[in-house]
Amino acid sequence: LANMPRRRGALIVFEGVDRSGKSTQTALLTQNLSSHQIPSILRRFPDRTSTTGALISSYLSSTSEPELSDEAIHLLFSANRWEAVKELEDALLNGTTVIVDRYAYSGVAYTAAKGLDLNWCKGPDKGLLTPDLVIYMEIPIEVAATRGGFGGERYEKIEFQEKVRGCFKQLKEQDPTWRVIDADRPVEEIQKDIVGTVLEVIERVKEMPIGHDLWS
Ligand code: Z5A
Ligand code: MG
Repeated sequence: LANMPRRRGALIVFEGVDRSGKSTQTALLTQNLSSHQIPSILRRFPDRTSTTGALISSYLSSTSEPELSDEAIHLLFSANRWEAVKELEDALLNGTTVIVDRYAYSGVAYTAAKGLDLNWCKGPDKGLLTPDLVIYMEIPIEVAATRGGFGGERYEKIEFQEKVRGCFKQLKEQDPTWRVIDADRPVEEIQKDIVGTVLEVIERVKEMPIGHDLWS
């Protein structure tokens, strides 16, 4: 029995521009998996509760000239993910599906949107846990902007979000495992598509090893 392969959980990542509905859909998904008796946890990046998270949060909420360079804040966002690897991996090995609200793709897209080289941006996250599925919430910026309007955080500006969307598009073209979801629809309709896809992926990867080779 000790040699029996244990079922592992799936690593499901949600990406998309500001207000595309990631947090809404990830919360609903956890509830729906639980009603299917599938154990899951929900994590988000940046995780503002850790030491690096506190620095990131103060960077995002300040509108004055940043003290951290674009490179330095990029590395902090990446460090914020690296410090979670063990917890995420333990959960997956335990059979728990891990749902993640933003991941390294946001890391690359938001920094590359400032004009930094996309390949340089990918460097620090190289070797992170590989998602089994990336759900990309596709939405025009004008539509996202009508959802309560943008808040006051550093990146919440239409022109910048357009650049971010362009960078996500480049990442999508490099990675055929992305599932693009039309996010400009009613919440429940989107969730129905997501649940179907996620259940399939959980079933498909349960006996596969966990990947530790993001971007390879
Ligand atoms: N960032 C980075 O630079 N580098 C990194 O490595 C990472 C992140 C990981 C904070 O992220 C910033 O960090 C972010 C990227 C950068 N900057 N920006 N922009 P965050 O994840 O903490 O951002 P957030 O403020 O939590 O939320 P969000 O991602 O912008 O929104 P969302 O989660 O996609 O959307 P939501 O909260 O689910 O929904 C937004 C509103 O729309 C809300 O009022 C909903 O009720 C409504 N909504 C949701 N779905 C629908 C539908 N289908 N129809 C109509 N209305 C809807
Ligand atoms: Mg969110």
